[in-house]
Amino acid sequence: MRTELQDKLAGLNIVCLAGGVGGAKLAGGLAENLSSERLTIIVNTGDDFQHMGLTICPDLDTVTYTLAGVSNPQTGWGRVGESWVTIEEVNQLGGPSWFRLGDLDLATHLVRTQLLAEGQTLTETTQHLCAHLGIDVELLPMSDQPAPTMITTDNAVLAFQTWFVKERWQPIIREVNLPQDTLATLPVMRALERADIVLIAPSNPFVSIDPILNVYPIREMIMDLPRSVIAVSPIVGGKAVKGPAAKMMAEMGLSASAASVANYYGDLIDGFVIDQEDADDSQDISCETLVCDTIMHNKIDRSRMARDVLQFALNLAAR
Ligand code: FO1
Repeated sequence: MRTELQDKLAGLNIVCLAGGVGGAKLAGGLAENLSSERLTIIVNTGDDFQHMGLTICPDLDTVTYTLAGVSNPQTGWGRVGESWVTIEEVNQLGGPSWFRLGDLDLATHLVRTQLLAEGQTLTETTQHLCAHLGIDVELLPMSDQPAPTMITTDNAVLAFQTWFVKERWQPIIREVNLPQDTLATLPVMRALERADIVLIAPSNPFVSIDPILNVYPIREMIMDLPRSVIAVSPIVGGKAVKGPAAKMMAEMGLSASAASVANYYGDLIDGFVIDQEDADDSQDISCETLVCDTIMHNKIDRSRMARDVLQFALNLAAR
């Protein structure tokens, strides 16, 4: 039975920019409320790296696993029902075990690496994996070129996963270094050309969303095209729902607040979604603001949150 919201959304194309766990949850909620040909998820690949001869794409995998319903609910990354036999043996054999590769998860890295070696693009390998995991939503890496995010800390420039996992994001961050010559793929540009609404998921603005906006011409197309651009705050009550966003903001001289994220996105966005805990922040936010329950514990939360955000986007687009 189609709801009134689904009737209003009929025919509209939605694009969501997503990074890790927060992005995957909103993407999952959107997929439950939209027909698959109306939704495209553009995913950050700045966290990707080569490890033990494998091409690892954490944010693509987190979104894929979440949409396929096989993600690990405790960690937010990797697979549910995972085992760790291989990585333990890697450790026994003196190999690197700081980056925990589960046995099921390893299959993804092996298949992706094999398909890339056969000449497939990252977009094609993603389509292959989505097809085999029963996902019919369009999931697109932001670029087919490697675009590694580097982290300048107070005493070294680190590869992203070295900073995030090996150093547990404790080194003080001075700067996020993004490559300057990365191009978007044709499917990404096609999705943005026909986008009616663009949603920026509650992902880390600096290491999940900025790397996507930095890929040419994604930021430019979002500034020009869609009828409404809505971002969801990854900061609730001065803290990141998950990960280093609040700590990074403090180290980069920004106050760790929802309002500070809205101001950081600036005129890129038409609307901003904040949690009811931060309702008072709305007076410090210059664009339209929706206050709702943004914490997504489960499937029902994700679906309700997605409906709230879509309704908000429709209201702004109708202006
Ligand atoms: N994050 C960790 O904190 N520790 C890990 O050992 C770890 C392993 C891992 C393996 C595969 C994968 O796709 C993600 C993994 N992550 C791990 C998370 C990953 O570092 C983050 O998901 C993103 O890079 C940031 O969103």
